[in-house]
Amino acid sequence: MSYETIQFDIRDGYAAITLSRSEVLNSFNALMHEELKAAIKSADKDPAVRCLLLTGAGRGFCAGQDLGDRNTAPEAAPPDLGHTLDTSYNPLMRQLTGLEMPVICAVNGVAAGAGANIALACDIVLAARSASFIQAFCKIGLIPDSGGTWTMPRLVGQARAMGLALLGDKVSAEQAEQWGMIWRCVDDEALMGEAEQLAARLATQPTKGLALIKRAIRASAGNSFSEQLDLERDLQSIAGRSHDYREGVAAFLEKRKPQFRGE
Ligand code: LHQ
Repeated sequence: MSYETIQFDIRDGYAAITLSRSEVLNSFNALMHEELKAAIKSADKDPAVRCLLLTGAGRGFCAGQDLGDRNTAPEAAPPDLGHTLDTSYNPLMRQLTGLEMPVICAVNGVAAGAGANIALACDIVLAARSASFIQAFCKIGLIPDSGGTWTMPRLVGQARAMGLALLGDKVSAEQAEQWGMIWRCVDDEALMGEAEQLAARLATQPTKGLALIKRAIRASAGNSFSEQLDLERDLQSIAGRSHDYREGVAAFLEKRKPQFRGE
């Protein structure tokens, strides 16, 4: 399939998706929503793909919704943004966070509005030193969406989440790393090399086990300690029956490198 608004490549066991509307800082129109969902679906269905890497083309990662794509003229009927979330952003966020493989986001530049919250919903977020995160919603009378009101307090705590959401101030990649909002801030020129290396490395790991780890960590926010122990029991039972557990233990005992199949 060929795409107009994104680039999609499969390399070294991982899929790389690059948001590619750089003239508008990769902000979303309807076609980009459609193409991104189709690309994620095809990565998900491809057994050769065991990690997803998401990044942006040009100087930005993503500036959220394309604000020029909607008619907000005074004479236009008020839009139903709830419907937009229901039909485009929310399905994307569920699809992205539900993927049974690690998802890396390489934030190459500014990530604003929904663009920031898409990045922050990924499993491992690397950001270029010159990149930044902006909860821009408050500046246009909206609330953080794409999971931002859920993700932000969990990543940085309520005080910082509230300040960022109410003020819409820019957070630099360095600050984001210091606050624990992202995994690492790296020099601009090292970003893609590091992200690609990480994706290729994760693609050789026990993918099913990694998917279960993601499930447990994501579920923990809504569980008590005791519920989480039960969940760990259930997920460990599944992990213990996998090929890769058997292979991991055998390789350890035989003092050799494991050959994980992701199964
Ligand atoms: C843009 C955009 C953009 C169009 C830069 N749209 N052109 C969900 C439900 C439904 C509807 C509403 O939204 C949502 C979720 C959301 O995401 S709401 C939040 C939408 N995003 C924003 O409010 C961010 C708007 N952008 C900005 O504040 C700035 O562009 C940032 C801070 C991201 C970057 O600033 P600069 O580095 O100074 O770049 P710039 O502003 O000069 O932008 C470069 C170009 O990109 C420029 O076009 P031009 O033709 O003048 O070169 C901008 O108009 C265009 N652009 N964001 N979201």
